[in-house]
This record gives sequence, structure tokens and C-alpha cells, in this order.
Amino acid sequence: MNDSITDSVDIVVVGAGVTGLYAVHKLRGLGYRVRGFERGEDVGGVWYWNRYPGARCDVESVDYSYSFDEELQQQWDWSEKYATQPEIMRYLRHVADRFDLRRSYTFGTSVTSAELDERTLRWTVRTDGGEVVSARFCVYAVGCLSSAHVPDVPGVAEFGGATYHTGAWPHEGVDFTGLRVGVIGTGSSGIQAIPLIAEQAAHLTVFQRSANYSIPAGNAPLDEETRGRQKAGYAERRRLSRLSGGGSPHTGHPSRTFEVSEEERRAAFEERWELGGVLYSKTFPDQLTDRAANDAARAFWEEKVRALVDDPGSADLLVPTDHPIGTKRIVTDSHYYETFNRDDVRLVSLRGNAIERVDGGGVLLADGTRVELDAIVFATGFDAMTGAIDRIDVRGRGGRRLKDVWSEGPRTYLGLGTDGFPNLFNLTGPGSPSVMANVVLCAEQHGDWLAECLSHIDEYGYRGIEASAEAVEKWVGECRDRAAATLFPAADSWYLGANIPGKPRVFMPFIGGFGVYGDIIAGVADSGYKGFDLL
Ligand code: N01
Repeated sequence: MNDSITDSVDIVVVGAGVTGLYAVHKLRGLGYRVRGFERGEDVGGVWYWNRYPGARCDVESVDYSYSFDEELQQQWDWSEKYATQPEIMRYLRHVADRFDLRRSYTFGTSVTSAELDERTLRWTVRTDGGEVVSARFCVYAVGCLSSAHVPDVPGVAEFGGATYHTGAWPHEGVDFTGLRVGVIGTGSSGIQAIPLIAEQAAHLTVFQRSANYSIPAGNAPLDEETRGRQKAGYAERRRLSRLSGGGSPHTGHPSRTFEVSEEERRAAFEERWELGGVLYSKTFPDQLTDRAANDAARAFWEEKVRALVDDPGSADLLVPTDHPIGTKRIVTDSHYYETFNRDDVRLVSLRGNAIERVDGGGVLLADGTRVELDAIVFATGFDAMTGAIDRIDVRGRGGRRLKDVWSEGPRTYLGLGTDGFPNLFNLTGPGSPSVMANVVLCAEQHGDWLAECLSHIDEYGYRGIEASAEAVEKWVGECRDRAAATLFPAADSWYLGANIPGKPRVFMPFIGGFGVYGDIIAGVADSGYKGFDLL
């Protein structure tokens, strides 16, 4: 063993979010020695960091939960249709305790680099805690939304009040009572936080650069009877989810938008509106591929939202005009639009009137308007999908850096591996459904595939596995072509990296659907790992 190596294991797993936890559980169950590292002080991943008021999942709690253990899913009781961040944290802590996962992790520790030894095909993983771990396999489960993006607004350091980012919220919470607060950003985080901050603050200014499509969650407590029904139907619910596009059991209308009468179309939109949230984008199967179909869905949405907002001027600003509905993730809100009916809330559009700078007492806009503030909340999103991996200095064959290999966009085969980086796996990230689907089921899908793959490698006495350059090239093309056949590229979304100045415009997730993807990766395994080289 190299002198500087502090530990030698079979597998290093980076991240203790939904994906990392399952990977540790599954791989440890096969007898592998696993070390996990987690930047946060506890399990939870994105749920550990995003503690802003109103943080809540936009997938129903009954679906946003592990399926691998029947007793777990029968015994755990969700209290609401959509779980809050604290409840999801309780659940993930419970899972970590129940399966004794914490003992494999070192918390409060970031992996800073991983370097391949081409001779042994082992990875040397270094942490900011000074550990140097040698591992046969390196598994990234670092999350797609875990690198907070704070825009480079001049003068923020001079601001006299406090500043926050929704994705790095103080654990002790924030009391906005009596304060004049500004929220910058109206994506899911901003839209969830705004109604609750408005209730507490003396005055709230919402700075909106782009309006977003949001749909009321229709959230409600789950009573015993509903819970019982859901649990009794879990097997079927999971079966449908595994076949679905997004990892949930809801199926859309069987016909295309204009194959049905106006009356039936409106009834279908109404039903989806009542179901609440993000699934509205899949009311009809052609909604995200056909402009006219999308417009019909958009028009129904607009009618609904205008009815919620008293002031027509504010409503004009709140209705997006720059992207088809659903091509950015539809937000699932609770009382967002009604918040703009309050006297103590002001909506400021930044379109053509950007924030020029922040000074000691507030925000200055390009047209000279000054907004006095005591606190600023950045709800400005993430360097999504690649940001967290980019923070780690990953060096593969010939010392090539993964960040450089991905400089024109992520290059993977099935999202799982990249040529030149043998024995390194990336779970629920770019090149897989990840952010387009229920990530808990994505975590299980990838964790199970990985476990089978490693068992195969060991069963046949290989040292490792590496995606071929040809397979990577083809998969990158397939992801690009599938996205190009939809309306998604029409939006300046974080799916395309458009929110980060200078980031290449590449549609990063696999958009073909969770079920379709599951069939593809299962087929690859069945074929003896076609597209990978077994080493
Ligand atoms: O981030 P976002 P998010 N000046 O990138 C604005 C998931 N999520 O944290 O659209 C002014 O969507 C930016 O404006 P624009 C979910 O998948 C889920 O809200 O770029 N404004 C936008 O309005 C979601 O999609 C839940 O013009 C600036 C906002 O900041 C993803 O995470 C809850 C700016 C950023 O929106 C990300 O959501 C929360 C600037 N310089 C998040 N820079 C659930 O419901 C950026 N903006 C589970």
C-alpha cells in the first residue's frame, strides 16, 4: 500500500442523498467494503441544504419514497400529499438508522479529487479532511442540484443586511419579522418560499427576471383511510411507476390534444389542474412535442392563473411569454399567485431593467429605481447536473480531467460511465432520466444496475469496466436527438445549462422516459454489457 493511503476499500460512494444512501445499502449488501463521504453533517443531500421556508417535494410523498423494502414502505406514514423538507429529512434519517447506513459514512467531509492508477485500475480519492482512500470503484451520487448559483451582482459584499441562498439555508432558520425582504428569482425555490416569507416580513419585493409556470399543489393531509388505500395498492403503483415516463403512476390522456372535443380537452386539463403540480405538462401525450398542443395547455393555464390574481398588471407580468409550458419544470406551489394580492408584496420585473448593483441599503435597478431592503434572498438556482462533479478534480487515463472532457457538455454512456474513466460510475446525473423523473426510483434503478454490474465483473474475474468511446459518442447523440424532437430546447432552462453564464448549451438529462431508460440499461446488462469494455 502506498504510504500516503489512509484506507483501502472496494468502493467509495460520494454523497449521502437519496441516491448515495441506496447505493451504500445495496453494495454493502453484496459484501463490498464501502466508504461514503458527505459534505453535509448528516444524510439528506439536497434536502439537507434546502431548508428555506416552504421547501416541499413536488412528487407525491407516497411515490417519493424507497420501494426496495416492503416493510419500510408499509410502516412509514407520510402526513401530507406532498411532504415538507423536514418530513423528508425525518424519513431519510429513519432509513439511514434502519439500515445502519451512517457507519459507512464520514460526514462534513468533501471529496476533493479522484485519480486513476492506470496500472491497477484503482482510484485514489482525497478528501478535505486529509484522507487518502484507495478504491477499486468510485461512485458519484453527488446530486444534480447541489451546487448553489449566486449571480455575480456587483456590491453584494457591501450590503448592510443579511443575504441568503435558498440552497444553503441556515439550519437555525431565519426570522424575517419586521424586515423589508427582497427575493431574487422565481423558479421552484423562490415560488415555494415567497408566500411564507410574505406572511412574516414587513414588506416583500419579488424580483422576477422570467415568469414561470406554476400550478397549485392541491396539497392536503393524508388521513388513515387514504394512507391505507395507498399502501394496499403499492405494488400496482410501483409497477405503473416503473413503466412510466416520470417515475410516478399517473398516466396521461390516451389521445392527442386535438383528437378530442373542446369539452373533453378542457375536462382533461381541469382534471390535471386539480391533481396539482408538475404532471400538468403531461396531460396529453403531444403536449411537449407539438406547439399547438402546448398552446392549448398554456391557454387553459393562463385562464386559471389570471383568475387568481386581482391586479391585471401583475397578472400580465406573471404569465410567461418566453417558453412553452412544461419546458422548464412546472412549479408546484401553495398560494403563490394569491400572494401578489397582498398590499405588502410588490412584484418587480427585471426584464429590460436588470439589477445593476446592491449597495449598503438595498438594490439599484438599471432605470435608477432603488429598493430599500433589510435582507436579500437569492433563489437563483444551481449550476445544475455538472456543478457538483466539477468541484472534484477527477483524473482518468493519461491524467485527463473529467471537467475538460465534459467542457462541451457531459459525455457519458447511459449516464453511468465515460471512456477514459474506468471503474467510475455516475448515478442519477446527466445522460440519465434523473431530474426528469422521480429521483428515488431513479436511485434504485441505478443502484440495482450497478450492483448487478459489479457482481458480473467479479463473477467473471474482470478487474473493471469502461465505457467505449464509440458508445459514449452514440449516447451523447441519442440524448441530443431525443431532446431536439421535443419543445424543451426552446426554453432557456437549467436542463440546458442556460442559467450559468458561459456554460455550453446542451440538453443534459435523458428525456426518453424512466421506463424506456430502464429497458435500455437492462438490455445492456443482459447483452453482457454491450458498449462497455470489460477489463
Ligand atoms: O432554480 P431555477 P430553483 N438576476 O434555476 C433567477 C428543483 N426544485 O432553485 O429564469 C435575476 O429554476 C432565474 O431567472 P431566469 C426543480 O427541479 C424542486 O428555483 O434565469 N434573476 C430564475 O427565476 C427546479 O427546477 C423543488 O430568467 C436571476 C431563478 O433565479 C430546480 O430545483 C423546489 C438571476 C432560478 O430558478 C431549480 O429550482 C425547489 C439574476 N442574475 C427546487 N440568476 C420542489 O418542488 C438567476 N435568476 C421539489
